[in-house]
Parts: sequence; structure tokens; C-alpha cells
Amino acid sequence: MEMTLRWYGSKHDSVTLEQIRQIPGVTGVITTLYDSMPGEVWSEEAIAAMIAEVESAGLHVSGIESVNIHDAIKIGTPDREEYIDNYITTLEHLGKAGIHMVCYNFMPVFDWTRTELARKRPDGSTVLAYTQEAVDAIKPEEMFASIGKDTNGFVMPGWEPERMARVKELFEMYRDVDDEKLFANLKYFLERIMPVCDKYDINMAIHPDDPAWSVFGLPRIIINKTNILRMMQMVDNPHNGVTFCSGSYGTNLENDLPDMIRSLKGRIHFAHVRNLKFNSSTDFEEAAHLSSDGTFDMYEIMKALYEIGFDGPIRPDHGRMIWGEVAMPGYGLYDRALGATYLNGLWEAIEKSQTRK
Ligand code: CS2
Ligand code: MN
Repeated sequence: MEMTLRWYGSKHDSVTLEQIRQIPGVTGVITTLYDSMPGEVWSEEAIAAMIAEVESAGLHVSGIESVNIHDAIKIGTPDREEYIDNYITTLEHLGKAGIHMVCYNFMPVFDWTRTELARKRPDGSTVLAYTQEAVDAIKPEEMFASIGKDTNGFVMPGWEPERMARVKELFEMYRDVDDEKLFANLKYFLERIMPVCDKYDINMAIHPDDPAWSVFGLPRIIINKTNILRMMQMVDNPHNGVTFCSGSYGTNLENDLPDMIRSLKGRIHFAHVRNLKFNSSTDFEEAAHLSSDGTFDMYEIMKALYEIGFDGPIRPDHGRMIWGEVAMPGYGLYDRALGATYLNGLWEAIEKSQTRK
């Protein structure tokens, strides 16, 4: 595996490449063209500039998170053809530039959903948190306003203001899309893009829906072992793979994370590893990465990844806000650096315990 950190580009991120370069064991970044809108073609020039900037800091681009999918593709409207063509061109440009892993998600309307961005914990740190009660109490169009004030002035991935202004309209467009239709639209999209992925050896890595259940009545399909295996089989090509995000699949306590990892052998192209602390089955917060701080056994998660021979990029996921840092919620430097170091420590111990018996 290769330890990486997510980075939004110098215009948008409070964390610098120079800082990332100093986290021991982190050799790559996972980045994106944050200003691009879903459906746009990423130009070769913009991709080259992004790579040059990262490489001049002594790091490399380990993959993209995300090339977002236009709603027309998820809904399956006739104009999806044009947006799929654009997506293919973007993949072609990325492949030519030597990028081989692309993360994306297939969530309708909202990307990840949290009800608090700065819940205070007993140690004074703040974290992202979710309660079902809070979601049930508001209308979808109020969602952005309810968390918008806690973004520390940053644009949150998946919560771009232009998108949020259209929430009502988007709900209307998804009216006839149920789980089956969403599966069919995902299959259609994947079948269309697989040839370019085969040509340039691009691993597509779908990110799970977060939380892993339907919110506001919208269909959500990338939520559990049954559905993800269905997706792997419906387009049975190794380039059709997953981002294994422990914090997203883990929102549903019925998901057995190490077991899911083992069942996805050969198809996990990217890993997000973080912990959650459940206060009840419908109230969870994003704890520090350590097993002792949350609900999951992080050793077992890393061991399962090791055992299936996972060799893709991995990253700590959302971190707590600590030591007075002001950053995009979940994406500060300090706690993610601690997370990376902890995960590297687990990996080293697992590796040595296998080879030094
Ligand atoms: C989430 C998502 O995993 C995460 O960090 O914040 O925004 C995720 O990046 C996307 O759903 C992937 O497309
Ligand atoms: Mn994730």
C-alpha cells in the first residue's frame, strides 16, 4: 500500500504540500481539480499543471478523488450520453498523464451527510457527527443552511453552494429513480467507460454512500456487502472496483468491515481508513483513528487489507480539529497526520508479524 493524504489544491486547502511532505511515510496525494463542475472535461493542460505542482514539492499524484458524476448520468436522462463522453475524455486525459486510480460516488443529490461539523468532545477537539433525529427534523433544502455556518469558510466537497441552491429541483428530477433504476444507470455508465479504463489501466473506485442508508427518501445503493458484490458482478472487470471507506460502510453497524474487505479481494483500489464512535445506533461521531477512541477494531481492518494483498493508495480519512487549527472540517493537517502515522504503525506491525514468525 502507499500512504497518502487528500489535498484540494493550493487555492482551496489550508494544508500545504510542504507540510504533507513532512508527514513520515506519506509519499503521495489524492487530489482533484476542485474548481471543475461535474460533467466538464478536464483539460490536459490543467491536469499537467496539477501534476507538476505536486511533483515539484517532492510528492506524486497517487489518484483522483473525485471525478464527480453529472446528475444526468445518475438519473439516466437522454443527455447523459454527452456527459459520459465528457467523462471518457477526462479519463483519457488522466490516463495519458499516468494517473491510474479515480474515486467517484453515485449518491443522488447529497454526497456525504452529517448533521454537525463541529461537535465538541470531552478532550476539547471537534468532530463531524450525525444523528438520525436531526435529519428527520429538517427538510432537505434546510440541510445546507443547518451545517453551512460551521464550514470555517471553506467549500465542502459535495456541498458546493451552486448545487445546494438547486436541491428542490434535484429532488424533483430524482422522483422516479429507485434502487433498481440507479443500479441500471450505474451499470450503463460503467459499461461505457470500461474500454477507456482498459486501454489506460485506470482503476475506478466507487466510494460508498455515507451514511449507508437512504436519507430523505433518496435511493442509496453502495451501502453493504450484498449490493457492492452485485455491482462487482454486474460489470465484471477488475477496473470496476471500490474505495473501501471504513467510516462510511461502518455507519451501518451490521456491516462486518473485515469480512467485506476479504470478499472484495482484487477489487479494492483505494482505502479510506478511519474510526467512528457510536453513542447509539443512530448517533455517531468521527473519532480519532485509534481503535481505543472509537467503535471499530482498526487492527482487524488493516490486517484484512494486508491479507488480501491490498497494494493501492490508502489515506486517513476525516480527522478531528485539534490544537487550534482552522481548516475545512475533517481535513485539517494535525489529526490526519496522526492518523497516517498510526495506520503506518499498524501496517508495519502486521507485516513484521507475518514475515518474522
Ligand atoms: C467524503 C466524500 O470520503 C470522504 O472524504 O468526504 O466526499 C468522498 O470524497 C466522495 O464521496 C467520493 O466521491
Ligand atoms: Mn471516505
